[in-house]
Amino acid sequence: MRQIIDIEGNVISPDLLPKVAKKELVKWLDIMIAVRVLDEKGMRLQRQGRIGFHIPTTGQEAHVGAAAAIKDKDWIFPAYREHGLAIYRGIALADIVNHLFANDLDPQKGRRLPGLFGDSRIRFINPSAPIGTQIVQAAGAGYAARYKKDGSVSIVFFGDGATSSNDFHSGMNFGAVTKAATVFICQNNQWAISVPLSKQTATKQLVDKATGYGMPGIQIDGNDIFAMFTAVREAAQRARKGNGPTFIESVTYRLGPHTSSDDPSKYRSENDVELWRQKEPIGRFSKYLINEGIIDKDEPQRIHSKYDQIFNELISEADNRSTPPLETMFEDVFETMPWYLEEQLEEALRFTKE
Ligand SMILES: Cc1ncc(C[n+]2csc(CCOP(=O)(O)OP(=O)(O)O)c2C)c(N)n1
Ligand SMILES: [Mg+2]
Repeated sequence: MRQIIDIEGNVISPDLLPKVAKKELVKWLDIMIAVRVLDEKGMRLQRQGRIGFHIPTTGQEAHVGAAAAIKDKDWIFPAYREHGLAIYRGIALADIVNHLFANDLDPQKGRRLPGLFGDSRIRFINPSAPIGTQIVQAAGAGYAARYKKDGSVSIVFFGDGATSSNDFHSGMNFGAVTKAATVFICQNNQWAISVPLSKQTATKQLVDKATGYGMPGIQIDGNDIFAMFTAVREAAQRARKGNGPTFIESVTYRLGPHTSSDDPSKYRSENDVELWRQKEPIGRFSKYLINEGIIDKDEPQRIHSKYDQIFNELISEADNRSTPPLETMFEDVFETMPWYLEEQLEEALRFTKE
């Protein structure tokens, strides 16, 4: 398993340590903390009954390294725990908050499960709720990139549970056979809701699956942002050269509940969670930056307070907005609305008026 910094932030594989500008490293930390604060707010808002649902990312923030490892023209196919990639790509925090509130400024117009969002203009693709669908889409995009020779690469994120989906097999197989310019990244966070990895697969480790499809596999410590960055950068370079896809198993842990609708104390022990909490990515990357003299010891807390305030302001604005107009429910499917939808729209408007 590739590990470049240990849990104390010490460099243990100096040969693999990438050369990255200090400013960029601080940006990584800044976005990781933004994601953490978003989770704190999202969970609390849901408990207060102000939003319906939240999907936390806590413990998996090192995925930011994948966004940093690719180019703007590359396509990102996320699952639902990749907020850091979205922020790195430039999705506005206000858009994310308005989306959580499903208000009239929500770019998804209140139609999506909160946490499932995208913006095709910046090639961050809206995921679908059925597990694994993004894997075949990404393989298709990687195939298209090779066919069109446009030099782009697609990267796709999915969970350990998704490796049991038909789409995992179809996407990995199609990707390998066509030498698609795709990087398959499995966030092995040990759980698929209440199903542990041991009940998900009979293979010793998920990375072994790469061999069966005929592509290289890299297993990384998914809580080490340098491991994530270097593995994705290598895999993207390989794909861009036309040498085909790579499968990356990112070994990590979901520290929070599956979603705000889940109670993990029903199926896992707090001791396990505590062990993984010590390996979480933000504290450990912060220690590295402090050890190297890139930030002072108070900087992580300062960044946390900054986002606490930013999100508080965005939340009070978002909370005071109205819901999207009812008409929007009938829009965006047909260029010209068919008669039966027009009838249903009229009926819905009449009904709500009465
Ligand atoms: C095809 C399908 N089956 C079941 C579900 C319900 N479901 C939503 S998330 C999830 C677990 C996914 O686990 P994993 O792939 O490990 O991702 P994680 O949530 O751990 O990030 C399941 C079973 C679904 N959305 N789609
Ligand atoms: Mg999982």
